Amino acid sequence: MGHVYDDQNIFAKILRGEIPNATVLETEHALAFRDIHPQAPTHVLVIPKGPYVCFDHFAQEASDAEIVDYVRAVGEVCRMEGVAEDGWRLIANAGMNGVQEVPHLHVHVLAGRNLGRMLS
Ligand code: DGP
Repeated sequence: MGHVYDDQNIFAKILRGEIPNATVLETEHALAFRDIHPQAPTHVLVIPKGPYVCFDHFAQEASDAEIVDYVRAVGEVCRMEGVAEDGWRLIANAGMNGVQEVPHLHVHVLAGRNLGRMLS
């Protein structure tokens, strides 16, 4: 399946500086910022700077350098938020059934409370 990137999505606008964000971390290829509707004391979104719709699109088309930088940024956010020890959850919604609202790859870093069981 081909992935078509919509450069008018809200995270593209954040990356272009057209919409403000509460930045937690910026690296060469990634930006991490606080979710506007936090579901936990820590709720940070980590996005690649490149135009990727979802995880699969990123995995197929991003360079190794982008992928390494992005994965490292996620780990660094957890350390910066001080949640590595107590635990945290990573969620990446994709597409219609995944109920992805914003069509630019993002992982949710959730922590700071017991998040409950998601799968049983
Ligand atoms: P998802 O369903 O995985 O696509 O979740 C999108 C998330 O993006 C949702 O938790 C709310 C957040 N969000 C939507 N618009 C904005 C925005 O303008 N700024 C920030 N910081 N977060 C946003």
